[in-house]
Amino acid sequence: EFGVLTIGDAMITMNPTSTGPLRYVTHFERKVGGAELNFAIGCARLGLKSKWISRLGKDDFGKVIYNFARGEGVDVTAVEFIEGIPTSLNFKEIHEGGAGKTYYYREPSPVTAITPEDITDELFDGIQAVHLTGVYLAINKQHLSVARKVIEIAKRKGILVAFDPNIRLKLWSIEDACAAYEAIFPDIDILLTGMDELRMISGKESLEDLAGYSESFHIRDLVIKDGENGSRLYRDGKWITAPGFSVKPVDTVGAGDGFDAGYIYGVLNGLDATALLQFANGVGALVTTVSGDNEGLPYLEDVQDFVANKKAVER
Ligand code: KDG
Repeated sequence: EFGVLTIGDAMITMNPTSTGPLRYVTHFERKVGGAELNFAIGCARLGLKSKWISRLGKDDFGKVIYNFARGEGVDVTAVEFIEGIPTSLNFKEIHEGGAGKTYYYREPSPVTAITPEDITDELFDGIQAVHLTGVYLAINKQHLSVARKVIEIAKRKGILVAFDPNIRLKLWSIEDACAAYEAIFPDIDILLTGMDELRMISGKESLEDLAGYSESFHIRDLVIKDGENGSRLYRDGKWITAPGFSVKPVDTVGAGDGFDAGYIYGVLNGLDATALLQFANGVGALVTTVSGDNEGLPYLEDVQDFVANKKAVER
């Protein structure tokens, strides 16, 4: 059984029960979100051992998130409740077609209480891959030093390091984001990114230039997610592509996190490049078909059947 480790903020996510501008939405469903927790849940559903390092407010919302994560099979032994900072909140706006926007109430976030000293070697026992995202880095400048500690231990132990920039320009500027990303890119094995996002970060346009950009950091797998258009992988000097699946999206928020979980699952289980992209595309597509960030994350047999077009998901 392979193990993955991630770190980040989670939040109570108020999911609108109707589409359209937030100011006209009067009803919400109380759900749970957070990019890294979505990833951790995705990994757990696929059968990986999945550990999430976090801090929650010592309040009822913190308990909701903790119990939810634990119920999904996520290892919450590195999650603590802290005094004085409330659990983060997020209101979502969903547009016709499933595209979403987020409005945060997370300043400060409980995860700012995590220091590099909290990142100990023992957390990495039984772990084969760590996954970091730019959301965690964006929340507070000090988080770069925590991320560096995670990466340093992972490298020392020969653990794969994956990173998703997950740009959130509501949380920081593009200049600050790029400076933080480029500080860690040289240590990243797998970069999971959106096409527009990578263009924004690198200032490059063509596939050739994007590949060159990632090669300059010695990134092993450059994985570009392009929503319904599918995804592509640059590895060993070659591009491999896989088309997207055609689904009826109702809520696309969290699809990228699901894709990342699928990709890491596939890498750990030795899928070849094409199967890997198809599998990750399948996970991402299924996430969009259900309302909420993580409710649509598939179990292993669901995504296998979906990718093989067995329709079992509709039974
Ligand atoms: O990737 C999904 C996230 O956007 C959502 O869960 C909220 O973590 C979140 C964030 O900071 O955007």
